[in-house]
Parts: sequence; C-alpha cells; structure tokens
Amino acid sequence: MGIQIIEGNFAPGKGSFAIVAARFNQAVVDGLVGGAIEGLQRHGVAEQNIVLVRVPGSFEIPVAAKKLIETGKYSAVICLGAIIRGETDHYDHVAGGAAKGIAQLSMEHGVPVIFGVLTCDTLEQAVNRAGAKLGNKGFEAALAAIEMVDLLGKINR
Ligand code: INI
Repeated sequence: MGIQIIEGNFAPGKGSFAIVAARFNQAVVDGLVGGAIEGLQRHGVAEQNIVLVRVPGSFEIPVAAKKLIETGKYSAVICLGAIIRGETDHYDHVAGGAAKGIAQLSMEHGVPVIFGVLTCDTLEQAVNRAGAKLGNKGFEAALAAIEMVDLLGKINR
C-alpha cells in the first residue's frame, strides 16, 4: 500500500509530436530543433510521427501551436525559439508574448505545450544552451513532452 504516485515515464514510441520552431536566430534554433528530434527519436518516436513547423519569430509560435492542437493529431507541441536581449524593450514584449501564449494553450487544451524557447542576454549564452557547452534545451524539451504525454495519459486512466 502507501501513497499512490503518478508520474510520467519516457515511454518509448507513444504519440505524435509537433515541433514549432522560430526562424529568428536560426543558427541557434537549428541546434534546438536537432536536439528535439534526437530526443524524440532516441526514445522511439518514429520519423512519421514528428512534424516540424517553421514560423518567422518566437512571437508567432503560439498561434501556430494553437492550430496544430486544434487538428487533434498531436499528443504534444514542442515550441522552440531563441530570444536574445537587445538594446530595446522589444525583447520583453516578444518573450512575454511567447511565454504567456504557450502557457495559455497548455491550460486551455490540456495538451502538453512545451516551452523550449531560450531567453538570453547574449548570443553566446543561447549557443551554449543549444548544443554547445550547456547541453541542449531542445533535447530537454523533447523529453519533457514525452514525459507529459505519458503522465496525462495515466491521470486520465
Ligand atoms: N524573435 C525571436 O524569436 N527572437 C528574438 O530575439 C527577436 N528579437 O530580438 O526581436 C524576435 N523578434 C521577432 C518576433 O518574434 C516577431 O517575429 C516579429 O515581431 C513579428 O511579429
């Protein structure tokens, strides 16, 4: 007996995954996309169960993610972008809009919408988190998606 613990595993192969990736700061985002695809495939997700959608910038991620969720075809949406602080407050608007939009979608639809958007002060910090010195946030986002799909399925049962 004891306490019932419900948590997700990295269950191999289950579900279809959409990746929405911003083209802005594409050199960095491509690292995240590569990491996310590797994370999915190494956990048994087949190529035909992965779709990649490109949007101009991180600000456009939520609307594309919403459309993907509405198709009902995807178990999770992985959002990838790189927002790098400039001289103006544009950064705050883009980062705030992306984060708020992504969080809202998850809550509204009950589908995991994973925040794999880097918010950094410098390009170097972003590069380091996209496969250079500090791991790959795209890979981590893919694992979070797989775990959440498994978890939400278990809670439903
Ligand atoms: N989009 C990003 O993804 N990263 C950024 O660093 C960025 N900056 O710095 O401006 C950025 N801007 C574009 C934005 O996402 C929209 O595409 C644009 O405002 C059109 O709506």
